[in-house]
Amino acid sequence: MKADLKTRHGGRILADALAGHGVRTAFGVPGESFLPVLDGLHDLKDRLKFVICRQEGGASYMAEAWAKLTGEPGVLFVTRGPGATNGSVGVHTAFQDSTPMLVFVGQVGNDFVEREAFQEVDYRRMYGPLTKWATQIDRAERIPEYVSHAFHVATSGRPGPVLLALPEDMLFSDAAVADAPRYRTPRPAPAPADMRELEKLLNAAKNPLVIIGGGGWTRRASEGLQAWAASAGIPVGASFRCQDYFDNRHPNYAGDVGIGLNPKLAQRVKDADLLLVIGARLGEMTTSGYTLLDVPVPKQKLVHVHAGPEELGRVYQATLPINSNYEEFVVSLSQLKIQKEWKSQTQSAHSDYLAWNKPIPMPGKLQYGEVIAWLSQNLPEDAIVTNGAGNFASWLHRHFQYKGWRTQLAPTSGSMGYSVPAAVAAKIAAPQRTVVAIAGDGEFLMNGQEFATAMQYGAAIVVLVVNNGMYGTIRMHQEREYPARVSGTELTNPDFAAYARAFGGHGETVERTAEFAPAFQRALASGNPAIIELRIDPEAITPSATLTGLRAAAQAKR
Ligand SMILES: Cc1ncc(C[n+]2csc(CCOP(=O)(O)OP(=O)(O)O)c2C)c(N)n1
Ligand SMILES: [Mg+2]
Repeated sequence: MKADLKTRHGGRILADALAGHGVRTAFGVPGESFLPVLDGLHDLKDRLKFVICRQEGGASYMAEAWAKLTGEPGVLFVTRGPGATNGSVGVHTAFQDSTPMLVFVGQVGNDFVEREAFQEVDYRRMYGPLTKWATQIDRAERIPEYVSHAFHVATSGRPGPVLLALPEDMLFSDAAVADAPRYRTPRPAPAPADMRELEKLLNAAKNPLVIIGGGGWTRRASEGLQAWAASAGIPVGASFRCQDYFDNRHPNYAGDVGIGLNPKLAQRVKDADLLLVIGARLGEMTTSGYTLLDVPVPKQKLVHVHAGPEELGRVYQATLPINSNYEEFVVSLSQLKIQKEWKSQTQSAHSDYLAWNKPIPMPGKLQYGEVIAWLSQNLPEDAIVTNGAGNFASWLHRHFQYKGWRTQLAPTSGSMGYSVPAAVAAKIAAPQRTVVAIAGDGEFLMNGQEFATAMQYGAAIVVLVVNNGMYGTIRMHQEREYPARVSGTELTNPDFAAYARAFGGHGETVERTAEFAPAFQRALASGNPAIIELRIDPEAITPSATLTGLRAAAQAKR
C-alpha cells in the first residue's frame, strides 16, 4: 500500500473514477446490492447528480438519451437480477443505436457466487450479446483500470454500451489506489490515398447521393458536412431517425431514408450511381429491408465510411471502405476538388422532400399532421423532440422539420417507451431548451411512470399522447395480413390529462385541431411537466392510409 494514497471503499473509488472521467449525471434505481456506491455518490453530490428513477427501463432510456444528446457516455446504476432485467431495454437501444453507455449492476459477493444466491445472474452471459463488453470487477484496487477501459470501449469505433458487474464484497472492501486520468477516445482519420480515390469517384459520378447517420457524430461533423454539401451541390439524405444531422430546410436535404420512406427518395437511392454513406450502418430500416441496395454487392458504387472497422463489409461490400471518425472525415472531404455539378438532381431531391413534408388531410376533427406542422413552425429552433416506436411517430418523422444538431431523440432500435424518459433526461441536460415528447397511447404507458421523475427534478417537459385506443402499428400489420380479424391490439385507456394532474403536473385533452395551439401554450406556461392527450380518429392509421382502406385492399388481394 502506498503511504500517500488515501484508503477508500470500492463504492467511493468508483464514484471518484466516474467524476474523474467527467461524468456529471448518472441515472438509476437503487438496490441494497450497491450501497457503497450510493455512499460514494453522497460525497460527490455537488459534482455528480444521481437521478433517481421509477423503473430501470426508464432509467436506462434516460442514460441512453443523455448520451445521444450530450455525446458523453450515459451512466446507469441498477440492482441485481430484477434491476438488471428491467434495465435491459435501454442497453439494447444503446447497442442498436451505437450510443456510448456504462451500465453498473449489483452482484452477489464472491463468497456466494455460483450458488444462484438471491437475485444472482451471470451478467457476462446475460449481457454478452447486448453490449460491446460485459464484465465484472472483482478487486476494488482494479476499479480505476476497469472503468477507464470501459470508457475507452464504449466511446471508440462504433460506440455502444459496456456493462460492469459489482460484487458486493468488492464494493465494501477498502483499497488504496490512484485515480486514472480522463479517458481519451482514438480518432481514426481517412488515409490520403482513400480520399484521392473518393475524389475520382465523386468527379465521375452523374447521380450521387450522400446518406448520413449512425452513432459517434458531433455537431462539428454535422455542420461541416452541411457546409461541404452546399459547396459541392450534392443531395444528402439521413438514415432512420438521424434526421437532425442535417438541417431539413437546407436546399440539399433529400429526406430521411427510414420507415415510411418517400417512394421518390427510395427510387433516388436505387438510381444513384454513387452512394457516399457516412456513419450509417445500412441496417434493415435504412435499406427498406435490404432492398434498396443488393446484398452483398450493391449495383451503386458504394463509399462506406464508418468509425467501426467491423461494420465495413459486414453486409455490403463497398467499392471504397473508409475507417474514419466523422469529424476527421468531413475535414478531409472539404479539401477535395469537386468539379461536378449536381444542381438539378439536388433541387429535385429537395423539392420531392418538401412535397412529402406537407400534411395530408386525415379522417376526424383533429388533424394530427397539422399539429406536427404547427410544432415545426412554432417551436424554438433548438427544441428537442423525442419519440418512441409506434405509427404516431410517422407523422412526426414526415411532417416535422428538424433544424439542428440533436433536436431529435428517438430509438433506431424501434423500441416503445422511449419518449418520456428521453424527454426527462433531455430537460435535465438542457433545462433552457423546450422539450416535447411525442408518445402513442401504448408507448406512453410503457414508461409513463417517469412523469414522476420529471416532477421530482422539475423537468418541465410537454408530452403529447396520441390516443387512437390501440397498438396501432400492430393493428396496421394485422389488417394487411389478416384483414378484419382484430386480435391482441385494442387498448382501454385512462384519462391522460387527469394522470398528469395526479402527479401535480398540467393536463389537457385536445379533440379538435384549433384547440391544440392554445393548449400547448398553456402547457408551456404552466412551468410544470405537462401532458396533452390528442384524441385522433383511429381510422387514421398512417399519414396517408385509413384502416378501412387497408382492410379493403387486403381483402381484395385474397
Ligand atoms: C418495447 C416494445 N414492445 C413492443 C413493440 C412492438 N410494437 C411496435 S409499435 C407497437 C404499437 C405502438 O402503439 P402506440 O404507442 O399506441 O402507437 P400507435 O402505433 O397506435 O400510433 C408495438 C406493440 C416494440 N416495438 N417495442
Ligand atoms: Mg396507439
